[in-house]
Amino acid sequence: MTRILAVGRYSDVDAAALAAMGAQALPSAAALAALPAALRAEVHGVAFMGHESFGAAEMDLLPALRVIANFGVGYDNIDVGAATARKVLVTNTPEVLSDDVADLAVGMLIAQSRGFEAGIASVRSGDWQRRGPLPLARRVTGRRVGILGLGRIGREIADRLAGFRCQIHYCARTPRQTPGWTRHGDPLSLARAVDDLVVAVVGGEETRGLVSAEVIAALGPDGVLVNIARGSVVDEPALIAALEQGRLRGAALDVFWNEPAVDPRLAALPNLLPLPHVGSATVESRAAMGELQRRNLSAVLAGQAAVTPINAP
Ligand code: 8YV
Repeated sequence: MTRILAVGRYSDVDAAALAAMGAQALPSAAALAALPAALRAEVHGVAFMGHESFGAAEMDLLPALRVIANFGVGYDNIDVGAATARKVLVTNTPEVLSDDVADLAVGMLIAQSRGFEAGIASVRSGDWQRRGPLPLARRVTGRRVGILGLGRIGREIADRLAGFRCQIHYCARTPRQTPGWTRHGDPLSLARAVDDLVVAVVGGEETRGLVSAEVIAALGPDGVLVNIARGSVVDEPALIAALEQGRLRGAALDVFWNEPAVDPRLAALPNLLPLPHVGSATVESRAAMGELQRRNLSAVLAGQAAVTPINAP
């Protein structure tokens, strides 16, 4: 028997679509060990959703596993090396969410720069009438913006900001055919050249802490940091210190070190605009992600090529 496990907290629509494929729901990978060994031995496919770790230990609980189909473009939580070593194919859901994540990044930069949160609070509380206007905000049009990671999502962000006549600087391993945009070899030289920085690089060990205390200092008291990628890319204690001491004007974060348990010191800061990892959380992106996840799963289990594979075991 070929069993599929739908691991994670799916929307009702996706849970129903996975159930229609015969998938058994499991709230988290941590619950794998509690399944009977005879059932685990029949699992060929995992539809994975979430950001908990899925590594060698989890894979070893599923000796017949052939595919892990991730619901998401980022897969830093999945040990792809361990999967390849066990001849397990890993797939993700690229492209289909890039527009929504890029929209969110630009929206967060504008919301942070123009003080949306303080403005909304002032209207709701009556302070607008009682205390009068807020301190002036800063404009976004024409700023020098750095994009850390010019992959699919980074490119969409840069294209949008170019429409705001921003000067685009970026840091990427390979130069891109983007006349007028300036490439930098490392995050520090990028941060030194720009006003604001948007993090759009992949997560995982290779990018851990790239936005260091030094990079944050280079942005300076007029800078805004936006992160829609992974919390691990930013040195969070250094960010908290800079925001607390006014050494960085503001940050807008959709991702955090230990999400969803956000550091209360960070969450309390008035110059932080936080969102609960909603970059891809639109009806449109999530429908496309779910469909692509299921197409990958079905293809591999039917012995066909995956649509968007990550590894080649
Ligand atoms: C999540 C994401 O996958 O695609 C990614 O890499 O981080 C998100 O789209 C989504 O929140 C489901 O966990």
